[in-house]
Amino acid sequence: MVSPNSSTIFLFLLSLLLLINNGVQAFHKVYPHLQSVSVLSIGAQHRTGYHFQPPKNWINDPNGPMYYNGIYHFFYQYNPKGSVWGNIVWAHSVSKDLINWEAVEHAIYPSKPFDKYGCWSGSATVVPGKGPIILYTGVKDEAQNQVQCYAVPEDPKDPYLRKWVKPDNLNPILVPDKEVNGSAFRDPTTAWWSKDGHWRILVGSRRKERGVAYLYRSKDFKTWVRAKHPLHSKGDTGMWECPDFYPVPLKNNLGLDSVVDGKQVKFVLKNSLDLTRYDYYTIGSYDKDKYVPDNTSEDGWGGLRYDYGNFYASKSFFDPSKKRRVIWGWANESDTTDDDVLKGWAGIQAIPRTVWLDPNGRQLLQWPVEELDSLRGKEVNMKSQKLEKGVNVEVKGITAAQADVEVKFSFSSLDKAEPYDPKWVHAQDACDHKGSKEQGGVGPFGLLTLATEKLEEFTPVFFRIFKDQNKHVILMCSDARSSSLKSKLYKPAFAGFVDLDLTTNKKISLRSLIDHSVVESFGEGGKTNILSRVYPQLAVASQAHLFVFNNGTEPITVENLKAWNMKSANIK
Ligand SMILES: *[C@@H]1O[C@H](CO)[C@@H](O)[C@H](O)[C@H]1NC(C)=O
Ligand SMILES: *[C@@H]1O[C@H](CO)[C@@H](O)[C@H](O)[C@H]1NC(C)=O
Ligand SMILES: *[C@@H]1O[C@H](CO)[C@@H](O)[C@H](O)[C@H]1NC(C)=O
Ligand SMILES: *[C@H]1O[C@@H](CO)[C@H](O)[C@@H](O)[C@@H]1NC(C)=O
Repeated sequence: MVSPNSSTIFLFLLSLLLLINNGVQAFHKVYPHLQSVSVLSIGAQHRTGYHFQPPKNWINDPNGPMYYNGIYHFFYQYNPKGSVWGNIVWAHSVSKDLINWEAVEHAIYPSKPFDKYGCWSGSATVVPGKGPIILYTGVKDEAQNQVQCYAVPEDPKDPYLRKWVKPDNLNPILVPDKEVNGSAFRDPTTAWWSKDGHWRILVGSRRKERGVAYLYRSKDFKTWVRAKHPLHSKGDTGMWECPDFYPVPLKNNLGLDSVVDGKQVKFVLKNSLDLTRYDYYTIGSYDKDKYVPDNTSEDGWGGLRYDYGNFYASKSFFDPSKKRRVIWGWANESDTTDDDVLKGWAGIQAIPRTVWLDPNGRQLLQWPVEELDSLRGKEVNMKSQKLEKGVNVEVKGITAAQADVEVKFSFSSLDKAEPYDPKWVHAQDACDHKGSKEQGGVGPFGLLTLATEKLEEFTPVFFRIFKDQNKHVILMCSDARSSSLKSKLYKPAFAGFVDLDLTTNKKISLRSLIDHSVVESFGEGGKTNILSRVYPQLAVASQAHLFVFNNGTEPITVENLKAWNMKSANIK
């Protein structure tokens, strides 16, 4: 509760801020006097209930996720001093279930000549018989020259691994040689062990405009030698940040630990492209220190993405306790830096997702970790609900601002599908032209999330089906354009295509995790995923509603819908 006193102080500080900030670009500026005020007031209705988010300040990349001795560890890039990027340390939280978290002290922060100007992203490797080792990027001067460093737990028996040390004898463990661009050399991967007795890691880089994943080998985890050829590179993709490389089995949805040889696996190479700020991956094969993407996996700009919304710098880890591979990804804000300063916080993590190979072999599938279901409370259902064109039906009886919804739609014919305009190169171009407000043939149909009763504000997540020569194109959109009456927000109509054959089975499913300022959606069992950050002004708390809708001529049936109130996670 805000007492009259504190709100007066708040208004005073707010006007002060508006004065200070008048027309000034606030990026990289810190306003320490405002941090504590804003945590209590502005932005409170947009804080998330079950997505990972510290009480205040700026966060970005997930770092070094691992499972060790019964505990999940999660580190992340964090500014202890404010809600804009800067002063980056590795903050550290621990958990037994990937959903409820307890913060412990910062694990890694600038303290040595080799990381004086920054402790940037990296990964953890659990070395059998030895315990965890963190590799991270140290920034050693103002010119941002980067080296790779390592840290180990001071007391491997401490279940929370609270303290980390950086042994002086070998750090930095890896410095760029003459052929490597030292100011574009970062984000070491988890190491994998091969039968030839070597550990291997990747480090992201660029050579002019070519994105590069350098490969390094070591026998003892101490001396690392760069392989003659990068594992992979691709022209005109710019800096490759946060590379990730791992095997996925062909025949089941289990995760695999390190890179294994053999024919029963495929490999995934993911890079975060600094130029577009999205995470792209290919499926391919790996042999003799070379990675070759499959011919079904486009390499580069047009390629597959983990998520077609706000989702970047992701990192996966193998969870031996459930034999699964889990990915974390950072979702930044879509409001302005000034808003972030007022709120006192910026950045959240997407819900950790289990990842495995689609049985079609052409892409991955992702799904929220099963532990999330433990937060599900009251459930409501809808069955066999017919939706004619222009109909919205409210899903009543849940807390629509903090919910989990799973829905299966069906329809009887594809005849009314609209033609696909070849001018729409990217899915987002199609969604820009064909939003929920443009009535169609088969679709748009889906959910209206974080909506006001009369739809002054709403974030539609929907499908729309097009005809393109002799095939159908399935578009999935998460459209923020009507999400908020507030202006000066980034409100993209995020979109991706869904690789699905609807000719025999005319059904498609959707799951959306709605959490105040996040709508995180999984199309058709996690084939196409989109996370949107939105900031409704009216559709907040109990004023938020949820609808199913259809705005196409082809009638749509909601075969089955389940929606749950979501409890808040315990994130201390
Ligand atoms: C090296 O990396 C820096 C930072 O990304 C970039 O500005 C510079 O152009 C790169 N140099 C070359 C030769 O690629
Ligand atoms: C793609 O590769 C597979 C083998 O991996 C091959 O059978 C197929 O012909 C190739 N397709 C094209 C279009 O090159
Ligand atoms: C459905 O289409 C009508 C007509 O274009 C539009 O007014 C309405 O806003 C659309 N519904 C949604 C949910 O976008
Ligand atoms: C998130 O914020 C939006 C709006 O400011 C930018 O356009 C994106 O580039 C940014 N994403 C990342 C990963 O930084």
